[in-house]
Amino acid sequence: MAVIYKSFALRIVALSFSLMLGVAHGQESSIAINVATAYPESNFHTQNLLQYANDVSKATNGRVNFKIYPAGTLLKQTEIFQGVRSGKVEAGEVLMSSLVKESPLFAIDSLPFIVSSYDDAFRMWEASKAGIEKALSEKGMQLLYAVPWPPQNLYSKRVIAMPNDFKGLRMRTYNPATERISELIGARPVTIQAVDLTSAIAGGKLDMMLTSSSTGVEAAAWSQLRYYYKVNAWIPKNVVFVSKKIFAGLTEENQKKILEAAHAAEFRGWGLSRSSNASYEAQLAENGVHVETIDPFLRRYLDRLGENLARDWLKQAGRDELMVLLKYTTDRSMKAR
Ligand code: PCA
Repeated sequence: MAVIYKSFALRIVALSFSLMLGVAHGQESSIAINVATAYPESNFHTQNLLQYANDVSKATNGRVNFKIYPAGTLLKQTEIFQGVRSGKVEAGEVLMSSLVKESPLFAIDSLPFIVSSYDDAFRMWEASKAGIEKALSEKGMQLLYAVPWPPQNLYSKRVIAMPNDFKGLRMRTYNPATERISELIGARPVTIQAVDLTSAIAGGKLDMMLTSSSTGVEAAAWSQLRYYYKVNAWIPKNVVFVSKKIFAGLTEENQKKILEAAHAAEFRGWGLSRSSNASYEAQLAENGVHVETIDPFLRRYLDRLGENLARDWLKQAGRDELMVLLKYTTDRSMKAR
């Protein structure tokens, strides 16, 4: 018995000693950070996230290991934010505008027809980043980085030539803004997350949707939705975040490395999104989708719809959100001169 006590005591001493050594060198023992995302492994966001995990592991000499769980295998899209908040999982990636109930600022990038290019989208990100970082921090999250999807365009089973053509169509929705759009155009909303989209389209459950070229290709939109109108409605982003509690437990040095790698991931992700859009659109066309622009009358109708949504948003928004929108519009008009 005494021998067991003795060896146990020795182990404790050895453990404390190695912990002390670790602290003396400013290092924690290695830590795994599980990251939940709803998007498939092949998606460019997930590929970027995997590369980020690699970079972090290298930069921290294997001490901080992000482990990525794609395609909703750890938590579903709708559970990820709360899951990180409650400590079920350490980190996550979600579509920022799906968090509008947490703060109206998260939906700024899903206001239709406010940004019409990646340059605009980046300007909006620059204007809103500090506020978004703060809003996330108030919910217990440390922002790592944000990367946009390609522009949101209109997919349809049949030709859409006038506003009446939307009436009664089963429209796929993925966030509160798309639900509101379906209501305004007289369509019937059907909420389907990206992982379930391929089977929903092939199974004939949808008549139209607004999403990116990338998601359309991944979901083989051509199985049913053979019209694609380039309406450039908005450029939404995914945000990647880690629990502040977990982040605070890391050494300052490793925190710095994680943020540096996040900066690189953000830069790389914007490049990937921007450069892949044309090839995704080419893949749509190769698979028999008509890639078209929209009739000017319909365009004006959609612009008015965008104004309606912006008005809705302004009603929920406070001073801070308004200041961000104003900053973005001013920066954009200065650039246009
Ligand atoms: N793809 C995701 C979000 C935006 C996008 O382009 C989706 O359709 O669910």
